[in-house]
Amino acid sequence: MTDVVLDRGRNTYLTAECRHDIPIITQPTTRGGLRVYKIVVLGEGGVGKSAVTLQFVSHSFLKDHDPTIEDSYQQQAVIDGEAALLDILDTAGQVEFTAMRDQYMRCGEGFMICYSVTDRHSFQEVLEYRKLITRVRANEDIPLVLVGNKFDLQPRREVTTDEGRSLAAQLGCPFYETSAALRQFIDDAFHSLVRQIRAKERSMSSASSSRISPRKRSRWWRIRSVFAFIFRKKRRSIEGARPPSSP
Ligand SMILES: Nc1nc2c(ncn2[C@@H]2O[C@H](COP(=O)(O)OP(=O)(O)O)[C@@H](O)[C@H]2O)c(=O)[nH]1
Ligand SMILES: [Mg+2]
Repeated sequence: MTDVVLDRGRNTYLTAECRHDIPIITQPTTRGGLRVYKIVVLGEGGVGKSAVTLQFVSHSFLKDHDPTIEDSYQQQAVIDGEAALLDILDTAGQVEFTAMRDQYMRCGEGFMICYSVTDRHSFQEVLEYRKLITRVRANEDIPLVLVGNKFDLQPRREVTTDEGRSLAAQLGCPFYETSAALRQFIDDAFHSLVRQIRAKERSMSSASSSRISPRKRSRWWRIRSVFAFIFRKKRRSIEGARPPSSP
């Protein structure tokens, strides 16, 4: 069994950590020297997942994107002064299994759940998407952002901003009302995911460095104090050997 497989959807190769026949290893990956952030965009059909994604990657609003297309897009960005490569899967609501979606769900580092502020049903479905993530990634603290899209369509609004806010509080994640049509708050939503992934990584690395066992630490302290003792002794003997300084 090789460690690398062909991802037919993107004609690229996936490293072992993304294969679904072996356990998930949440090792950060890099491409061309850039840290790759794997992001999955979820939500009911028609809420604007593709419009939001394509605005982020290509700064254009496509009115009629084929609703059945599920594809991934790469976009570089500088977030808080640090370069990043976002690898975004724009899911499409097919119920059937797709190998690419499965891989992204297992290897995704951040998830964006979208609803449309003009469609209450899509808002009610948010919790189902949250459950879907939990099913694949149980017991994991997953970076998440809630997006209420199409806020430019005020006359057709069915979900208030407060309702969105309180659902985000329930999910414990940031919340943005976006407009793919006007390209508003799109970058903020994606950047917030990268920030959460970085914060998670920082807290994991500080936790692992503080995980030095007390035994190891005491061994280090013992060595350190032996050296300090020898050093003090040597200094005293040098000082003792010196002729007394004249007044
Ligand atoms: N007015 C408005 N229309 C939008 C917005 N986002 C998406 N749409 C439209 O909503 C429809 C569905 O969008 P699409 O991105 O295909 O939804 P998806 O199925 O979730 O990927 C399309 O006709 C889009 O042009 C938005 O922010 N404002
Ligand atoms: Mg779509």
